[in-house]
Amino acid sequence: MTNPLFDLTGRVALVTGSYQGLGLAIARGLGLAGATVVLNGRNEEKLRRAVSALAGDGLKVSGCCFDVSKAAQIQEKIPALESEVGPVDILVNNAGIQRRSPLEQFEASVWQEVLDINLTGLFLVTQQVVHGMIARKSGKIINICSLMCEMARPTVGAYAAAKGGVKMLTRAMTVEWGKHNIQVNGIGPGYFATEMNRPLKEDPNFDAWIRSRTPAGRWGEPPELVGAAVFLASRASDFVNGQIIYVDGGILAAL
Ligand code: GCO
Repeated sequence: MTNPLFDLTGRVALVTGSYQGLGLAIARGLGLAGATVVLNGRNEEKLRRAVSALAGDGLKVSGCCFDVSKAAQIQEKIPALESEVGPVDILVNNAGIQRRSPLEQFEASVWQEVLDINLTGLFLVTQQVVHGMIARKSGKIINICSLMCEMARPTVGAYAAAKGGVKMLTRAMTVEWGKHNIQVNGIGPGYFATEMNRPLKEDPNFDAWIRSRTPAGRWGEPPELVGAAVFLASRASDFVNGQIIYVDGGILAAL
């Protein structure tokens, strides 16, 4: 007997950047909780493969190919999606890129790309979706944050600046849309074994450092974000606003 509080049956969940990694794991988890999931990415072929994988698992799934940093694509694709699948009840803003370089050498164009995708793209997609949520007086927005909302490390200055912005944008959205029964929250992953972090995990020194800095003594696995995602996507979190749930093995608790 599962508690109906966590049942997402009948809800449509759009997860940006979800043909692999954390986004795909979260989408799969929301689908297993009953949601109709819509995967997103910039690469048609990778998106198609991810959609067929989830469909093969018996989930209700479709794909919506757009670049979160391109307003014209968002304005074209999301209305078409909503007329085809139904209004987006749950938006998970997961799309993000990582570029690593010392700040003094950071190319302005690369800085702009990181901010365009990780912060402005999140804003653009959310602004497109929120009008319907306001009209329906109901919505769940989950922004994928990061340890970089709270701390920095060398070479990821653009990513940290963007994710710091995501933290405060989460609060800004909260204070404007809470009155419309829209709950806006974040999930802050610690160090997870993803493609983005492959170079880090394969570096023996970095791997040892993360394992020593993390009280759990290990890297996270993408499916370990599903519990927080289902909670924040469900009725169980109807009075949770403006919070970031850190799924980090305890690293933020440790000096
Ligand atoms: C890095 C990593 C981190 C993680 C994550 C931690 O280069 O340090 O990519 O940014 O991906 O954001 O919360």
